Amino acid sequence: MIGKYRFGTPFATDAIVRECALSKGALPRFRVEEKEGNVLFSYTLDKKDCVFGLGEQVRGINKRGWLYVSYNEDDPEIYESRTSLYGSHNFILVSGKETFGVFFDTAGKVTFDVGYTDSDELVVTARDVDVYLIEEESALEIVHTFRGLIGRSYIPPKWAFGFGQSKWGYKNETDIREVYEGFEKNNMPLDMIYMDIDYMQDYKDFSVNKERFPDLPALSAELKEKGVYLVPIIDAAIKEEKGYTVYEECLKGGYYCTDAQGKPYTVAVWPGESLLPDVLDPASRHWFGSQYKTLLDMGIEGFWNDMNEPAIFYSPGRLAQAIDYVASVKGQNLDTHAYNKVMGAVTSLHNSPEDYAGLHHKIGGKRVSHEKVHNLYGYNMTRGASEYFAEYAPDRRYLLFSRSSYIGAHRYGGIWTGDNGSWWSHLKLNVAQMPGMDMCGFLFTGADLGGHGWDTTEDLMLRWLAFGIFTPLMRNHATYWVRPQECYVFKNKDAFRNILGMRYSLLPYLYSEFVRAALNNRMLFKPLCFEYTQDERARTVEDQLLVGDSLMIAPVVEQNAEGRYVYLPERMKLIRMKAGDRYSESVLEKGEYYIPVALDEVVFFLREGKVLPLAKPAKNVKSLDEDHLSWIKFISEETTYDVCRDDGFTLSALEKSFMRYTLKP
Ligand code: MIG
Repeated sequence: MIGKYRFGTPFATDAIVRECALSKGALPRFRVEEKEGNVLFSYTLDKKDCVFGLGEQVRGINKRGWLYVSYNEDDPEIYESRTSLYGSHNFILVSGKETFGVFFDTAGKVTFDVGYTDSDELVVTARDVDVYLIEEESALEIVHTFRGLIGRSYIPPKWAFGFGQSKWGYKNETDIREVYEGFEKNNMPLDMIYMDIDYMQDYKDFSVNKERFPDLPALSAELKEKGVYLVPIIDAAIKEEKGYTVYEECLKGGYYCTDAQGKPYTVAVWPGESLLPDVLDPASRHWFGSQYKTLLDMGIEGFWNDMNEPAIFYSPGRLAQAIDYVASVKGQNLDTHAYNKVMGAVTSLHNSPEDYAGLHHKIGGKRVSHEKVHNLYGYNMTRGASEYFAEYAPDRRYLLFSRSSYIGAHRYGGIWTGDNGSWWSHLKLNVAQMPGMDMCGFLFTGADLGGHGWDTTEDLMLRWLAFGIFTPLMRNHATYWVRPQECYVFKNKDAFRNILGMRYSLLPYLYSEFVRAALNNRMLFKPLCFEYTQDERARTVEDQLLVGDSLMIAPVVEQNAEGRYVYLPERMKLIRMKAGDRYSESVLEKGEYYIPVALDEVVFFLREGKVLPLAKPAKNVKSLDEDHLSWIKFISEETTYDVCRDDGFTLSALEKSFMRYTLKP
C-alpha cells in the first residue's frame, strides 16, 4: 500500500515511474511541523526499532544513531564523521514495533536525524517534497513495493560481471598492455581494463590523446578479441577551448549551466576552466548523451561517469577574490586565526555553496538555481548517456555506472562508492552499504576493491577481493599516488588466482540471481533480519549478508584475523573453496561459531533447501563454460534452479533466457 503526500512545490525528479494520486488527509505515523521554511517529519522510535536504507551512506546497515544528509558530495576523505557521500537515496525503512517504508522525493537537501539528537527520535528535515509512505507485511515486501514504484534496475552486459582492473595513472597503450599481460602471464582472469582521465587530450571529454593512444579502436578490438573490454571514464565538465568541437557545440546549442542572467557559468575542474552541461534540460541532456557516440564508434562499450555531483574545484570569480584576499594580508604578522582565514579562503573554494547557488539550470522554461536541484545532476548525466545508448543500439546493453546518483538513476546505470581508503574499516563499510543500495534499486554496485586512497596491503587486498567476488561490480581501482595494487604485483599469486577464479565459478549463480532480482524488483544483498524476521539476534548482525536466494556470506574484515565469529540463523552448510574446487563442506546447526578462514580461500554458507550452481574458473566471461555446471546441494527433496543463459548483450531476451535444472538430493 502506497500513500503519497505533498509538501510545498517539489521539482519533478522522475524518480518514480508509476503515477500515484495524492492521498487524502494527513501523513500517517509522522508528526509534521514547519520550521524556518523546512518541514520536519518526526517519529518516535521504540527501543528496539531499526532503521534501514539510505543507499550509499556512511556507517552500518542499521542507520540508527547517526545523522545523515542527502547532499551529493565529492570528498575523498571518507571518515566515520561524514554525513554525506556521493549519492542521495532518501528511502528509509523503519522496522520493529511498526514496520513501514518512506521515500522523501525531493531534488534538494534532506537531513535524516536517526536518533542522533535524541536517541529515540527519528527526524527528517526537507522542503518541497513528495513523501511516499509504504506499508506491507514485511521489510522485503515493502522494498518490493518501493522498487516497483521506482522502476526496474539497470542490467549491464554479462561481461561486466567479470573482474576489472583499474588505476588512475595508466596513461598510454603500453601501460594498458602491461596490465593485460600481467594478468595473462600470471594466469589470472580479467574482463575489463579501466581508463582514467589520462587517456583524454588535456582532460577533454570524448577526446583521445593521439600520442598516448595512436589507434584506440584497434586496441579496443584487439583486446575485445581476447575477452577484455576497455572502459573509459567520462567527467561531467567540458573544457572551454576554442576549436574543441564539444565545447563549440555546447556553446552554440546553449547546452550549458548559466549564471542567474543566463550567461555561461564557468567552473574549473581537471581541464581547467569548463562548462557544466545542463543535463537537467532534456535537449541538453540528449546532446550530452549523444557525445558518447565518438567512443561508441571506436568500439567502446562501457563507461564510468565521474565528477558529477558535480564536483567544482573553483570558479574563476571566487578564486580571484581569494587571491586578492591572500594578497591583501601580505607582509602582515598573522596570528593563528588570521592565518587560518588565509588558508580557508583557498580551501573553501571547492564545491562551494556559493557556486552551487550561482549555477543555474533551465527547468520548464525557467531558470532554477542549482542548489535547489543539486542531487539530480549525476543522475541526469547518466540518464543522458543511457537514453542515447538506446538510440545508438536499441536493445543492446552497455556498461555504465556513475559516481553521483539519486533514486531513479538506478534505471540507467550502476554506481560505485567513490574514493574509499585502503582501510579495513572501509572493507566493512563496503559490506554494510550493499543492502542499503539494493533497497534503493542500485543493484549494479561495488566499491574500489583494495581501497582507492592510501596504500593497501596484500592481506587487505585478498580479504577485500574475497568479499568483492560477490559484488556485481567487481573492480580493483586506486588513485595514482598509492603503491601498485594490481592483483599480479603481490607475492602470494596463487591466493589471488584462487580468489579471482572463484568469481567466475560463482558467476552462473551471481548472474542469475542478479538478473532475477532486477527483473522482479527484489534485493540481491539482504540483511539477515529481512529473511529471519523473528530472530532477535539476526537484527544485530552488521557484517554478514544473504546473497541471492541460496547463500549467506560472512567476510573477514579485520587485519591479522585468521577467521571470525559467525552467526547462523538456521542450519546451514559451510562450504570452503579454492579455485573453484570445494574441498570441505559441513552442516552446522543454528548458533554462533568461530570459523577459521585462510587468506587464500573463500568460505560461505548454503542455506537449507537450496542449491548452488558452479562453473569451472575461467579466463573471462566469454570463455566461461556453463554447459558443464556442478552443484552444491543442501536439499532433502527434488528442487529446481533457473540459470540465466542469455546472450549477455540484449535486453529483451532476458526474461525468456532462464534454463531450468532439476536437482535430486
Ligand atoms: O578528482 O579521475 O572517484 O575514481 O580515479 C579526482 C581521477 C577524480 C575521482 C574518482 C576516481 C578517479 C579520479 N577522480
